[in-house]
Amino acid sequence: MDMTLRWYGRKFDTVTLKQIRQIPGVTGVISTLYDSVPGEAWETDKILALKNEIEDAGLKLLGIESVNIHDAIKVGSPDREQYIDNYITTLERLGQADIHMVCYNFMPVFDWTRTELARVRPDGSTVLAYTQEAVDKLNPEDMFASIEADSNGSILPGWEPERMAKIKDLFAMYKDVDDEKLFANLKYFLERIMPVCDKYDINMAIHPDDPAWSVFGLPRIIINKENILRMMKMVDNPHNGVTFCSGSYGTNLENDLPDMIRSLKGRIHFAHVRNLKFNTPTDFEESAHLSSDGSFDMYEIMLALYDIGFNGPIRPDHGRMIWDEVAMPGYGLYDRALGAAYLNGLWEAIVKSHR
Ligand SMILES: [Mn+2]
Repeated sequence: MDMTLRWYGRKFDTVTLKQIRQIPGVTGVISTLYDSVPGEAWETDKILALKNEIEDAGLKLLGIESVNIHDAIKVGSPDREQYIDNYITTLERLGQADIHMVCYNFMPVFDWTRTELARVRPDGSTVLAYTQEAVDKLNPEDMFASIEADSNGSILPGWEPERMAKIKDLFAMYKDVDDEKLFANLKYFLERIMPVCDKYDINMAIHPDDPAWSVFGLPRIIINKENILRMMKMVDNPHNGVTFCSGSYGTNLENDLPDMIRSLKGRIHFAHVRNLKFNTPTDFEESAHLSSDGSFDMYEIMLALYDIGFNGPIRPDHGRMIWDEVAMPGYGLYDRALGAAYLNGLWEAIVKSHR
């Protein structure tokens, strides 16, 4: 297991590689070419510049989060071929740069969805939060405006202004896409990319939909054990794997997280581990990582990862905003550093108790 932090690159992140390097037990980062556009082939020069910068700081680039999927691939329109070819080129170049894990998601229109980016908790920290009742009252355009107003001036992944400018067109594109069609388009995409993944030993790690149910009537498929096992089976190749994100699967309280982890043995290539605190079944907030602060048993989650022999990169996920830090919501330094230290502590105790 390699403890990492997500890093958006020097131009976009308030956290520096030097700071990440000083978190005990963190040996790598997960990064991306944050100014790339979904559908384009990444340039080798840019990949190597990113990798070198990270290595010069004494860290490893242990994977990419994310190489985003163009909407043509998700809806299965005829021009998808060109975008899949570009995706394959990107994977080839990543493989040649000795990068072997790629996180991606297959969510229509919206990436992750929250209704508040700075809900104040009793201790004065602020956190991302979600209330279904608020979503039910909003139309998608207003959702974007409220996210933008709340984002401390940063551009949030999946909520880029260029993308949101064409939100009506995006909804129109997905009008005939239901769950079955989305599954079929995902299968088509995976079958096309598996040969290059096999050649360069690249583990594809699909991120779950967040929250793990349909939002604004759009189909969402990567939401529970049944669907994810269906996906593993439909393209039965070890390089077709998952990002196990406890905070995303955990949005649905019917998901038994340790059980899901055990059922995915050999197919979890990346782990996001964080806690949520549920106030009602449809209202949750992103608490501190500790079990005692939220609704999940973090020890059981880490134990399940240990039991299946998980040895990929792992990262704390969204952190609270604490100690007056100003950063991209969820991606400050302090609370994620506390999260990494806590997860490392759990892991050490699990490893030693199994000797
Ligand atoms: Mn996640």
